[in-house]
Amino acid sequence: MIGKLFRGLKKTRDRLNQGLTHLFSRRQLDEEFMDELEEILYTSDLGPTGSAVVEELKEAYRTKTVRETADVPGFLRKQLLARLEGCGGSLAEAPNKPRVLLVVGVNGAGKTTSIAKLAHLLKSQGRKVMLGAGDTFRAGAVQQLTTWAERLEIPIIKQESGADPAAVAFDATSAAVARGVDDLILDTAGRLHTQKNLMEELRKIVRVVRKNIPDGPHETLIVLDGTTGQNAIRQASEFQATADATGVILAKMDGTAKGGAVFGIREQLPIPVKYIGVGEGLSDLEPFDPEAFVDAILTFDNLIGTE
Ligand SMILES: Nc1nc2c(ncn2[C@@H]2O[C@H](COP(=O)(O)OP(=O)(O)OP(=O)(O)O)[C@@H](O)[C@H]2O)c(=O)[nH]1
Ligand SMILES: [Mg+2]
Repeated sequence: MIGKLFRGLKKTRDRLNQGLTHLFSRRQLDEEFMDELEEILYTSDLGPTGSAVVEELKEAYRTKTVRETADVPGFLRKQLLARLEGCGGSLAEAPNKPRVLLVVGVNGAGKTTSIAKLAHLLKSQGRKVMLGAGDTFRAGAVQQLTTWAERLEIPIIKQESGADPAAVAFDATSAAVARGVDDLILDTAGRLHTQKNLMEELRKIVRVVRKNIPDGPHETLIVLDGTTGQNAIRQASEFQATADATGVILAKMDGTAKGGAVFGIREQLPIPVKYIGVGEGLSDLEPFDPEAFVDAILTFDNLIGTE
């Protein structure tokens, strides 16, 4: 995951490490150290997670599991990693072919692009992939996915714009069964959790998928825009609950992404981050690797032994 993500997280990393290096170079471990640490973590984009981790540090200091500043980097790393437990780029297995992956999210989050990237990744693992053009709402959406399918040289099931997305889901699941594909990835139109009809439409898509594939969809992946803040995370939480999402694809982690948002997402959503998008190209999707991620935010090596 080093590379594009590491570059994307530069702002977060630089901001944090500047403050931390300064703090570690001149302070003993005491209440003031911890208050200052909290401020640094909070004002970086870790937000409330920063405060929570410092509370845990204070407790560890009281119980003497943490005794000196040199213990702090390791402690922080451990607490941050604990929050990302269960995250990682594995998808639920389907007992029978095809595995159905339903992709949902608000407008413009990065759904269609992420589908193309995920299809590319799965295809490169030797899997037979098919796409379903379930966004029949936005003009141009079917064509956008068709263009990706052509580039990827994989089949796509579609109807004309304006068609019932549940009908597309039915066609696509039927075709996927008939052709023995390994993975069927269904695109959907962007929607807000407050749009009752559109959320009902998602449930209808799921019901129709189950007519052909009773245990599907095997994953409902919610795509979130990594550049949006805490507010968007709260919205995503309600969306996730309504849509029964099982995993997160965090898109746009390459540019102005706020790396710390991952922890906020993890706290607000009871589902794992599975993949991150680091660009607009086909190979710009990476399985989420918690250790590499934490290490890309906090370069602890600088901090140890600088007392
Ligand atoms: N830099 C960057 N851009 C991305 C990434 N993922 C998607 N985009 C861009 O974000 C924009 C929206 O992406 P789409 O995939 O069309 O988003 P969507 O959720 O399908 O949008 P709607 O179908 O309109 O709801 C496009 O310009 C993409 O190229 C990413 O990981 N990094
Ligand atoms: Mg789309």
